[in-house]
Amino acid sequence: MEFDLLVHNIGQLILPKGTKRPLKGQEMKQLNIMENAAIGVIDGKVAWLGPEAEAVTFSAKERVNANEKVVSPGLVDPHTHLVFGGSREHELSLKQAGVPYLEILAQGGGILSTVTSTKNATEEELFEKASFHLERMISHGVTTFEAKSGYGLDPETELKQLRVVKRLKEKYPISIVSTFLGAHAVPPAYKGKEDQFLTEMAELLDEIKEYELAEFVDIFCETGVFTIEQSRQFLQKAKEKGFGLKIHADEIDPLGGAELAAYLEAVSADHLVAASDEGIDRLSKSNTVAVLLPGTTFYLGKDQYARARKMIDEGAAVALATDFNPGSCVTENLQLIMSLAALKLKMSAEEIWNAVTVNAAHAIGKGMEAGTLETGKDANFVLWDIPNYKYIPYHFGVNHVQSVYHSGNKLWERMPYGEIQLSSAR
Ligand code: IZC
Ligand code: ZN
Repeated sequence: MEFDLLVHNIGQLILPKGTKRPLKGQEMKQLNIMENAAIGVIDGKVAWLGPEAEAVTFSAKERVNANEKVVSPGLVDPHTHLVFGGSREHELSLKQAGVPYLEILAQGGGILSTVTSTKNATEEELFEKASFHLERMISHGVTTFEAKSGYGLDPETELKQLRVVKRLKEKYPISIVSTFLGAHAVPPAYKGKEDQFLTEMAELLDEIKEYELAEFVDIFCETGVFTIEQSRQFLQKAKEKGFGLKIHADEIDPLGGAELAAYLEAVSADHLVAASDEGIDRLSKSNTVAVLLPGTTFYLGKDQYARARKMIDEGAAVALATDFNPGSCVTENLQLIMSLAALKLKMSAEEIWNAVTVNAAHAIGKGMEAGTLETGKDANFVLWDIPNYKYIPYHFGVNHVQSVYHSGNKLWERMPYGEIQLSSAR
């Protein structure tokens, strides 16, 4: 057997367990680690995984020495608002003055401020800007992710955002999942006419389906945005039209979004900071993935984080995401979220790795393709410049990626040490 690529001398090869459904509860504590390992790639697929001692017997067109460091599957970020115009740094002083997130939104800022910038941007501008953020995500180890619309709130701009995601899928070899979030906020002209707004957004579903502009439909179910009943009706319509469902659930107030997600068999319920005991119980009894976004809780300056321990102890499937967006979590760095999961959600390193790989893949309907390294699957993996898998949550806020591979091709590589231009700095 001759490999196209052989990555050898891997200190720890992280092998989350792939199954037809997400890992739930105690299963999340299991993380298979192969020490002194190697991976052989043929035609972009994993052809062989095994001990270093055997690897030396194979021939390969290209050999990469992992220098006894760590290799994992490419990370999966299952919740991002990647495509948007403008930025909201001016709102930071409002946050410092204690103005709550929903209050900023009620005053026409927040999401609505990004809606204005996104309407004013051309499709080309949005595409360039999203490409920039996407490349930063890749450089932080992500090879599969989800991107939502939701900064248009009118047919033209929502479709513009979704077309940008479709073009990103064509430009980049990585795997991108698209979600229609037309129900992200109530435009000022529709205040008091929320039902009419949702009817108009639902009228886009056929076109979105026909042009394959999104696989999932999502709604912001929250006080001052959309009620549980409105969310149920809207998501039900989307389900009937063949979309997968996601829901921004119980982020700030416990409206019952978790219960609704389980009832509708949504692929994920996201945020869940305020999810009730009943909601956690329902999620535990379902295969709906609880996608937790501790970066958002941190960025909004909240003391109470999602109850990850209770969720896992009761048997729920938990995944982690950045929630990358211009207002409530401005980072593309999923490694930072892994640190917050350890420090704030009290998740173990094993649970965290499962939550950013196999469970994150299930949270976007890619559980059979992404998030694991198995023979026959796409060779999407990351070489990490870390001594062991527990190191990422510990050393926080920086990028530990050495290089990122998708289908056996190197997508990104860090500049080697010693490349700082000392002489020109004088
Ligand atoms: O732009 O503030 N929570 N939607 C719901 C967001 C955060 C994104 C934003
Ligand atoms: Zn979100």
